[in-house]
Amino acid sequence: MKSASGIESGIDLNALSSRSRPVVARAITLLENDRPGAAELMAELAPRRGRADVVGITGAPGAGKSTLINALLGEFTRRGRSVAVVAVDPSSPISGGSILGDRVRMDEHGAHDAVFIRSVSSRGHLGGLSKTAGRVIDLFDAVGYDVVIVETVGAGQSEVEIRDFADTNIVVCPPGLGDDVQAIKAGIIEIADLLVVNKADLPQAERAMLDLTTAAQLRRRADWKVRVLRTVATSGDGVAALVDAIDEHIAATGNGKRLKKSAAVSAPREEREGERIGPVADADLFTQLQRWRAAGKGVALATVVKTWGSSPRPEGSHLAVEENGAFVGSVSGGCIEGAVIGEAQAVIADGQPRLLEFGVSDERAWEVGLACGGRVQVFVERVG
Ligand SMILES: Nc1nc2c(ncn2[C@@H]2O[C@H](COP(=O)(O)OP(=O)(O)OP(=O)(O)O)[C@@H](O)[C@H]2O)c(=O)[nH]1
Ligand SMILES: [Mg+2]
Repeated sequence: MKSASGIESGIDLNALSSRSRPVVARAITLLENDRPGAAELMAELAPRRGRADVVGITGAPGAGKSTLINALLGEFTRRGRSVAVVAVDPSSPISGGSILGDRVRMDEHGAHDAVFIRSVSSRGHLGGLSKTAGRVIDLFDAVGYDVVIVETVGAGQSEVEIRDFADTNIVVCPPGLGDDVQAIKAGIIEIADLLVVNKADLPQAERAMLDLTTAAQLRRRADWKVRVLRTVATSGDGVAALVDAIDEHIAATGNGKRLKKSAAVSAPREEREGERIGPVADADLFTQLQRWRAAGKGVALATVVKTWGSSPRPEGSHLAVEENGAFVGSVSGGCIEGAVIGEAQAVIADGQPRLLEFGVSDERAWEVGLACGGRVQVFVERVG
């Protein structure tokens, strides 16, 4: 391809658009290594993005993510949809299983395959792992894959950024995590649109379902009620229901979210850490939260779980608080933040979650500042 700028990427755009496997593979290598022509290729593809449903799959090592992705590939292609997979640093391979073996083909001429799988490792990327993963997702979207699945493991900064590219985030939880569930619950529920108890054939699956369902109920969001599903990835049980749930989530909340986000992020905004009362994008709040954690700081998360009357912030609003009192987000627009931050610091110190209630109409509640009406319940818990 020769772009308007005259830089040769060597990629035949027509072959790429018809999803010729070797051409797609070569284009990804070009993007991964940031070779001359990479930026021009992205610019050519940019206007064609925004059609794919991007699904993020994360979870502890060995939870069954790769096996589940194999099963999802089968279910999506049975429904006539093409799927590309970006596996970020996987320790277990996604094979495409019988799908690739059968060479299932999408269109009547067999010009392209329904499935394309690509691993992206953290080594050797000039632009950083999340930049590379983002470009590969964009490429798959632009060349017309209906669904792009991204498997990530771990909770490093790049993984957090990569999860942010997804329209629907799935967290895979195997049963039998025991007490660990308490520790990870707060973190995973924040990022999960769908929680999947995989290995539901194992004992303790019921218990995991119950634990996660309870945790999910504590966290109502304005736009979506987090669902808990069970799967046996090895047999395919529950996988059709999972695809239905993914479709419902995307129908309810939209796709192409990463493209809208990057437009918002490029706008100038205040960079000072903490002291930002006001609604911030959840993604920004959790990025800050991860930064504090990476710096070894104790962190608590406050969430509005119930509101009455003219309470200023909707259910699901968050305030993240760091041990020294720095904070980001908002649970009331300034009326009760001071009190919540104090309680959050106590929660960081003793690890005991608290359900706080503030409001003018409740005897037990503290008086809310005059500027704020209504009544609000805020759940505060330590993260990590
Ligand atoms: N019993 C049972 N085993 C499963 C199920 N799903 C996956 N496994 C097994 O669990 C093991 C780990 O599965 P993977 O799919 O590699 O897990 P992963 O989460 O991708 O692992 P990493 O990529 O290493 O993080 C494999 O031996 C799978 O066969 C399931 O539903 N039931
Ligand atoms: Mg894996």
